[in-house]
Amino acid sequence: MLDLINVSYDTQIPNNVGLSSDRRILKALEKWHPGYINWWKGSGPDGFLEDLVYLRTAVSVDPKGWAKFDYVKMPEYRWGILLAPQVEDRRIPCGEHLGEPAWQEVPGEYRSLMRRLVVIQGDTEPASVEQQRFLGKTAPSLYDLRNLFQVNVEEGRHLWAMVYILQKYFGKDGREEADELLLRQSGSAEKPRMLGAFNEETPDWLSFFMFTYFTDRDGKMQLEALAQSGFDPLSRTCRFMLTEEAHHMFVGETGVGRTIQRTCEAMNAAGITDPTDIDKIRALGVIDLPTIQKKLNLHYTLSLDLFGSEVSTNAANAFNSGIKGRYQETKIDDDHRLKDATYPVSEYVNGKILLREVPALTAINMRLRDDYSKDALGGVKRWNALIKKNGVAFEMKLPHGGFHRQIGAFKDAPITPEGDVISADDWAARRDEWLPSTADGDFIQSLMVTVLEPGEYAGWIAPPRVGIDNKPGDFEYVQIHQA
Ligand code: BYC
Ligand code: FE
Ligand code: FE
Repeated sequence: MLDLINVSYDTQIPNNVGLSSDRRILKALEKWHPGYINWWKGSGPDGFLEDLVYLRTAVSVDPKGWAKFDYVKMPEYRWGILLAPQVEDRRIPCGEHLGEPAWQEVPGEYRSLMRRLVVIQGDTEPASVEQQRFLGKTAPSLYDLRNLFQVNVEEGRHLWAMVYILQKYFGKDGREEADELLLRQSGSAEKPRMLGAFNEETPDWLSFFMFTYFTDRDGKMQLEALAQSGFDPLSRTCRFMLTEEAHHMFVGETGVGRTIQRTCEAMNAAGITDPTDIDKIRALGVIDLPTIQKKLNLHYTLSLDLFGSEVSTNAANAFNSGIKGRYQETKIDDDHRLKDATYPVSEYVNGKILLREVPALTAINMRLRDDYSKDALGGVKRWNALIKKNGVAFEMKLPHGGFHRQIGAFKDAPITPEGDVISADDWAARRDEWLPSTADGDFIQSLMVTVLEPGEYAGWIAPPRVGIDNKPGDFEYVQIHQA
């Protein structure tokens, strides 16, 4: 009998989908594998291919205890196909097919819409690995290096997850799309990744932490929406991806928190009470809080762009056809069809920010984005509690949703982080007050030194409170290969 909880290692590709008796798909995946490894070596972490990294690997899809930890060379990591267990008699949770049995195959009429969403999701996964390619060179510790690589291999696995869906359920088109996913490149002029934020640079570790806090959290929300899909295999694969996603956001939240902690400690030790006394604080070799706020502003707003337009017929169609749901769809108390419901959406009209009630069906993106902002606020509050505990008078804030936008109703609108409308010239003149300037970037870059001694940390970041897998402080998370 097929074991749907424990992962089978009887084929090259670990899985809980019975690949060994699904020869056609096994063959397609095995054919795709060398291209993937080639991509990993050429576009994944630069260097470190021979080093032993203490990584977790899924051995089960049981929500409790699904992973084991061990040393592995990254190119030999066993990327697998893992679906959350099938829910018996699962029904389509929303839209015009509400209550009908969930689909085990793609309905013909929704094929292209569904394929598009799977391709977009798949495209972001390798893109983030590409964006983070060079960070290993400036890791502040072995602990952080290991976390970077853990995130990278799991994003690689998320690509496998989408490639499996494409190859198994979308025939020839799906196989072609799977190949294309290895051809587009983050930041490429000819063949860029599909979504804006995934063509931006992740130039330093503070960016990496902000990215994993804010952009991986968009990943969480989009996966939550797809986990509600009436197409059951997609739902199941997204549900398992979500269990991995939690660690990525943990890396981001604690990374930013440790950066803040170190800055506050250094300020206190030097007797600096004014958090805006930037030159003096930077002279201590730590990142001043206003600059951390600028990085937050950048990554939060880039991530808001990933939700698409506030009002979207694409999103309405996806919801109505049962291809994706709202965040926690099954827990919402309404008709799940949004027949007469409305939803408030902000707009930018003639230099004014207005709130307008629109049909809720068309505001699916906006609603998910609002849920995202609420979710993102949690960590910001915890960072502020940390600052307060250190006795420093400063507060991090999420900027207004109209600030620095490139997609949707507020595209290019001259709005401040506080939500004030100003002239385009004033906005341009004040940009560097709100977003990292070249000089800010250069300063942060100057702090990015590699620290590879077990238990030691670069001067700009505090050590973590607990180790990964409860390992002691001086644990050698990456064993650097001596040539
Ligand atoms: N950049 O109706 P609209 C993750 C396009 S992150 C460029 O407003 P829709 C991860 C759009 O394609 C999660 N183009 O948007 C995180 C459309 O083009 P067409 C990734 C954009 O379709 C960290 C047009 O504008 N997963 O997993 O309702 C590390 C009008 O579109 C952008 C998903 O996003 C943009 N930002 O919503 C690793 C889930 N935004 O059709 C991984 C799947 C919009 O006119 N994606 N456009 O040619 C979706 O559900 C939707 O496609 C979107 C956009 C939410 C992205
Ligand atoms: Fe992912
Ligand atoms: Fe992630």
